[in-house]
Amino acid sequence: MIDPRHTDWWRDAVIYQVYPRSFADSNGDGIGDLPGITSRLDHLDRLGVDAVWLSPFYPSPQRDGGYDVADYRDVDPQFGTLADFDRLTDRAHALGIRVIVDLVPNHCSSDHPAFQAALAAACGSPQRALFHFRDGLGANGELPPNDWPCMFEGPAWTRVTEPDGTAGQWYLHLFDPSQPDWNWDNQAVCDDFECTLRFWLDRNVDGFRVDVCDALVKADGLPDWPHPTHGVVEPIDGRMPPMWDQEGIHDIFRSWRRVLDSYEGTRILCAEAWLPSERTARIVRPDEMNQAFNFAYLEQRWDAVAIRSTIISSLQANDVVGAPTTWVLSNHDVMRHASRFGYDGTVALEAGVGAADPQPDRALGLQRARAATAMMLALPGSAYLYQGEELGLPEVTDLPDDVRQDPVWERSGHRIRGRDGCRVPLPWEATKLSFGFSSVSSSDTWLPQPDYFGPYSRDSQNDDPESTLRLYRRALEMRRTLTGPIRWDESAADGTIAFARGDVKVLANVNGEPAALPEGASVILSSSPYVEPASQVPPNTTVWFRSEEA
Ligand code: TEU
Ligand code: CA
Repeated sequence: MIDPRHTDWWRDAVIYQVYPRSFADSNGDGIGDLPGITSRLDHLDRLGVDAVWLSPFYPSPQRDGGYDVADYRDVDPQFGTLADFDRLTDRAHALGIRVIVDLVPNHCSSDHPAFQAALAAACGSPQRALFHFRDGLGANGELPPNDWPCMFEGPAWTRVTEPDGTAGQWYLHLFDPSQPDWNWDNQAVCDDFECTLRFWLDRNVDGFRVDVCDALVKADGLPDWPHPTHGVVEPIDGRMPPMWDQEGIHDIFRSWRRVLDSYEGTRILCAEAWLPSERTARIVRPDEMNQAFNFAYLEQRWDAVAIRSTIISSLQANDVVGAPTTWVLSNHDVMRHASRFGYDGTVALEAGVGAADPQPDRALGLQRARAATAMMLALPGSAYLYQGEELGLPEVTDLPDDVRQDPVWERSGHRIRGRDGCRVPLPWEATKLSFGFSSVSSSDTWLPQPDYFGPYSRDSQNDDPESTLRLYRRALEMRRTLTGPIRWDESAADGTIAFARGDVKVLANVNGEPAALPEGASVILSSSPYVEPASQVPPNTTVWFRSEEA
């Protein structure tokens, strides 16, 4: 059972992201669902995670994988019912696993009743004031109100047809046109989200991962911004872009924190924001969110200098505000790290790869991914894992183009393939149809699984002591024995990263020459098959060891 007195659980937690559509399917429709997740919780228990974070399972037309929410306080029938959610939470809690759900406060689905009411209402009405409706520019209002682009290509504004059939106002959407942005200057929006928080807190969730939380407040007057708005954006002349990281967001987070703190146990808020570390750190000040994704870390290429300096700057930025640092290598928006590291140099995180594009070196990528994870899990703070990475699953870089669902694929005129390759349903049992993803015999999954998924399946890895799954289990178990801050070994050879925590030493040979271990070292974890007493750690390998020397 989870222990409500364990108030600091999140400071060093391992939090496992479940993407519900692709985790496990209980009824054979090829789409993952909540009962499917519940039926597979034993896997997460054995893996040894502290919490699961569920990507959205709310009613949604799924134009952006559920990040287009039509009702914040229910379960989409394709994923199950509220009773299924309660069963999932109860079972997880009985196993000692906390449950975090996704809060999507920047935008809803255009199917949301409030947006439908806004479309039907007049200009200037209270219904429209829940969103950002504006008249267009140009003689007939035919131009968007400002120059902001949306994150999925094209302008961030769409013109509506008024109820009388005339071309009318425009509404703001930083993402897909099917995702209108809420107007957080409107108290009614704040009140409604407080209701949503309480709804899930009353159902015993342990926290929220907060989607694009840095975009809630827009600069007054929605001014033009003729500078970049994508990726990690830096201030220009001391000003952040008018759609990101405006000062007003912090009061919203403080009000949420007060709500969470009024509940039993420690419930947490985790910020999703692609900002420079020192800006992200302001979101995790003591009275705001508890932690934030460390995207600076996720963005690093396989290079010892880059990784080490990001670890140092991440720890420094968070120490300033007393928050634990988090670590993450994969999620549902980026190319899986087992494939990213199979390319040399940097790769576009979200652009996707097509079957005719250069393919990653799968074996090399996996070897590096295992080394990267083994090092990440030794770092102080909490770590986020994305479903399937514990199987060493590669990105599906050869998906047929005609099955793609990421809205960016259509919006970009088939130029940007997007994020489907990391969202392919998981393989559980090598010999079953759909590799056991659907418990009812069926081979049709919402995105097709490639033939080569078989050997990655959970059951194929269970009994193989060298498997990625066994490495993850062992690292999660050993991680619990690590204590105290990082002590860097400043004498580490070029291309390696070396540090200690307590009496455990970690040597990650990223891209160096084979690196020597001290005499008498006893290796307690190795990211690649490693025979003792070996004295050399090859590149693309991380080992944890104890040694006599200080
Ligand atoms: O992602 C938002 C997000 O921050 C990134 O897409 C970001 O805009 C981009 O990396 C900057 O370069 C969240 C969800 O995780 C994603 O799945 C949704 O599509 C998106 O919000 C919209 O809700
Ligand atoms: Ca299903």
